Amino acid sequence: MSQQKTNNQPQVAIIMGSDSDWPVMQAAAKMLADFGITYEAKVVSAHRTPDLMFEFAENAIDQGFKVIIAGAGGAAHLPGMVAAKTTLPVLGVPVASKHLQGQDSLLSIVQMPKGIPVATFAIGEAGAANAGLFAASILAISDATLAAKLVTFRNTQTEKVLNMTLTEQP
Ligand code: RP5
Repeated sequence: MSQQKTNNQPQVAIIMGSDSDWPVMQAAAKMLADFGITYEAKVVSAHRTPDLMFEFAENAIDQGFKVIIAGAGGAAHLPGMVAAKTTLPVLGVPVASKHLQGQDSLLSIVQMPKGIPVATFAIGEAGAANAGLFAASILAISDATLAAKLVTFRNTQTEKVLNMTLTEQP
């Protein structure tokens, strides 16, 4: 039987297919950091490091991770392949690649066949930030302090919009 590590282990894994995804995926990392959620970010490519991907996914629970955020561009099979090898929640972020503006990534991630779910977010930074927020929501189920932080975040956001004023443009 496997032994779960709990001490000093990051709660969330942020993985991505290339270092070129990092500028986008940093939005997820920033959101987690803002909520005081520990994370580990690393490059794991589905087609260029398939053995590493399987090793990571197979060991993710034993490593103590609670949520996996996986970002990829192109034919973005990374989130689905990782989800196939773990029962942890996998949050997929489509990254806009050179062609098709990330619509290829979005469809690859969202259109999972029945049986292996991947939660799919918006293309790009908004999706990465929302994946971070969604990870916070999952962790907040068993963390009242984090749940309170989420309420504060929502209230602050609401206040900001209520205080918006519009000026005439020249
Ligand atoms: C995917 O291919 C990566 O997730 C990245 O979005 C895309 C391009 O990778 P690089 O050519 O920039 O390494 O695997």
